[in-house]
Amino acid sequence: MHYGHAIARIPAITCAQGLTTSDLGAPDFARTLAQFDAYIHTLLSLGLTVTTLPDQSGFPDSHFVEDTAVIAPEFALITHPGAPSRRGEVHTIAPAIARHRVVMEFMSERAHMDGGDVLMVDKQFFVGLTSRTNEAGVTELAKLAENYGYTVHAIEVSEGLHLKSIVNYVGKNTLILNEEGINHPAFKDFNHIVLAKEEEYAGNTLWINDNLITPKGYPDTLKKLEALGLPIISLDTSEFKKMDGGLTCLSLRF
Ligand code: CIR
Repeated sequence: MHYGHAIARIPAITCAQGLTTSDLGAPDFARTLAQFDAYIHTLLSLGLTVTTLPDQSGFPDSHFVEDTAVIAPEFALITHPGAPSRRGEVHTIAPAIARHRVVMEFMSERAHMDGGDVLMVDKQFFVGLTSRTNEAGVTELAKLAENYGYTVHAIEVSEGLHLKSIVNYVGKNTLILNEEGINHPAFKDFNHIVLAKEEEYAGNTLWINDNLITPKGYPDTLKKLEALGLPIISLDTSEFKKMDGGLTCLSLRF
């Protein structure tokens, strides 16, 4: 698995009007833009080319582009996001992805899926069943992905917004996850870094070609990640956290 490209979208001035379950207050727009800028520069510094799409004030969550698609080397699947207010985001993401993938399909309306629920590790997909992703969504992804030799595992998620809010691949056959995840049979062939309860947000760590980008301010997780021996960049994500977002949500990587 090697990433060469990312698609991101500039946060809209309306970003504080997006969906959130957090009680951390409203994000500051200037700080949101500065944190987004640091994120894009980090991807560039790791050698990725980045397409940065224009802001869309009608869609306050639209900079969380990860939720609008699943992109594998062989195909792209444009999702039908679980939240009604986010469904219109797919219309402008599809043309940006079509430049990179010949095989591009759209989910049906009965299927719900947010890309934040989809973790791809080599030829396996782990898909969270959450308030945003339903069984029909998993079935539609599986129907497409199995044509290309992928195995798709559905994972019940009982806390957090998305599967990748707390489970991510961090290189060296290792997953970072919470206590709930370690006993899941689908994850048994991986090594585990187990998150401390008070640091679960740091489970949203991003692996890019054997570099790690992790949210700033989670010292116990940082120490555990350092043991992997990979270069680590810590980024301030305070404003995205206020809107239930983090590092993986801010881009589609492929
Ligand atoms: C939402 O609730 O949809 C946004 N406020 C946050 C989406 C975060 N996306 C992600 O983790 N992939």
